[in-house]
Amino acid sequence: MFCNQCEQTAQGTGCTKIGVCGKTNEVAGLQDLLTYALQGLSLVAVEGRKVGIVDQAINRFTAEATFACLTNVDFDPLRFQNWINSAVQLREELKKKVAAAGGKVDFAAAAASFVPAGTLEGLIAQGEQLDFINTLDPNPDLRSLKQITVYGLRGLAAYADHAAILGQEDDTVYAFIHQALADLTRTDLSLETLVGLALKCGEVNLKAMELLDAGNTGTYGHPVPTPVPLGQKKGKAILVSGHDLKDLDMLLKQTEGKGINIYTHGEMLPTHAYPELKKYPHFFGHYGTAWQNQQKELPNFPGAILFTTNCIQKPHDSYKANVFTTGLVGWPDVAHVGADKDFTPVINRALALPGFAEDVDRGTVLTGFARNTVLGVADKVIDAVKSKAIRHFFLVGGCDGAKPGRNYYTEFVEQVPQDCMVLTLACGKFRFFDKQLGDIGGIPRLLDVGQCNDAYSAIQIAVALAGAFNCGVNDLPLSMILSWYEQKAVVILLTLFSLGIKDIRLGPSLPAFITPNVLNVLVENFAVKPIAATPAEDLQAILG
Ligand code: FS2
Ligand code: SF4
Repeated sequence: MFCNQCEQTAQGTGCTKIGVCGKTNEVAGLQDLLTYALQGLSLVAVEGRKVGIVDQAINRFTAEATFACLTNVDFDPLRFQNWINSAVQLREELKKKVAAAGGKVDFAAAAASFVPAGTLEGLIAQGEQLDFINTLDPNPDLRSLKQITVYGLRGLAAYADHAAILGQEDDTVYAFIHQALADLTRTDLSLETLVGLALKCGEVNLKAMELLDAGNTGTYGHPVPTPVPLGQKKGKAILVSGHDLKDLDMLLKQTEGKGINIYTHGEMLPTHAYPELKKYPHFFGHYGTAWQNQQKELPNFPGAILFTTNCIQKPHDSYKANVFTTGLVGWPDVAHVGADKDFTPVINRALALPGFAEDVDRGTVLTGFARNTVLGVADKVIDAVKSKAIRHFFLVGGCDGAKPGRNYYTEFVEQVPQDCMVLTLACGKFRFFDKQLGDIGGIPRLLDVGQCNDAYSAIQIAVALAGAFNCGVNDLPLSMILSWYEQKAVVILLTLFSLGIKDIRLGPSLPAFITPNVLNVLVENFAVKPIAATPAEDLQAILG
């Protein structure tokens, strides 16, 4: 296997025996093979669009299967076997339709005629032989740029899928995913063209995130500032992890009146702020911190645990029987709730487990400062900046992870001067989410914008402030201090680049898949820089 798509990749270069995330050699090969099969399907889909054939089922399939290859989503080989076979079957069916419409169905790229082995073992062998990442391009810099786009597409597909689940779709997003996957089979593209493709991925992702924002806020209302209990309530309990509001909503409906309290985990914390979710009286509080602590925290949860989307880690035997997955997330031998979303097995497990024996108060954290709330007090914020009550804004957000270097983000927020605000989003916030930072003129100094899925909201806040001050986002008293881990972060970074946003500080380490030459291109164009050794150095450089 060779995988270097996430920040915790082995030795900072690549996982070659087993993933640090727990991904096996077999699943790595199957994910490579699936991506290859999707390239074949995409080549035909691109030709189909030229003759007016747009297949909605293929659009959804492509987004889901691409998302399934994102870090910490699906570890189940059998599900990848299905994805691969379905991709080839859809490709062949589409070829017939495209040919009948007079379109092109003969391709030079071998991916368009790939024949999958008939057994799981055969597919694994094909995946290993393919060595997908290392053979994307013979030129290391072009290969690096192609990797950026492959990984960016996984993040983009995740957002497109989340949005589609809530009924928000746009064919420009699917058309780009197909075009990009098809383009990546070519070896005649220049460095400039591949830089353009990566930036286009970021640009299209803004659309996907806008669709997701419309899906979330259109269905569940705009988040409102909401204190979320960190303690426990006596009684049966279910913990919901991941990012999917609709799964949570359906579970809340199915548990009404059953005497079960629902808790959020990880990236689900901001869901407490949505009016159409917070209305449920049994939607109680938040348990635990970021994804990488789940093996320590989940054994102590006395109820059932539902994983929607990433990030799942190998469930230890002490709590495996309590774990359920749904949607694209999967782990071998862990019970999966299918498309019918009948959560009865989850509910029955929760009822069979002891639940919490007593009420415990551990205080609250505030969430719900998405774009509608923040822009609702825009006048106050603008006045505070003009009167110098607010000197600077820091967006400290992104993914969390296990590396010790990530303490930088906790220390950074602790050291931010009292006259500066901190906006945060995504699971990186758990490094400091319960800190009491006070307020400036009644506006809390620490504002939780939401999940990584709500990056659109943070961008809209920045754009609106720039509009109010009649300047560009780069001219605002705003600095972005980002942490990355997986491919949603990769595509968000590409979106920020596509918007021309400069001077982003990125950590805790730079991606292994970026060569020095490609890094130079990014530094020259966007002045992106690694976080300094200490927060004090970066604060000094930013604030002077
Ligand atoms: Fe955090 Fe994990 Fe949100 Fe990422 S829960 S690192 O994949 O999606 O951010
Ligand atoms: Fe390694 Fe990350 Fe790939 Fe997992 S996703 S195999 S940890 S690089």
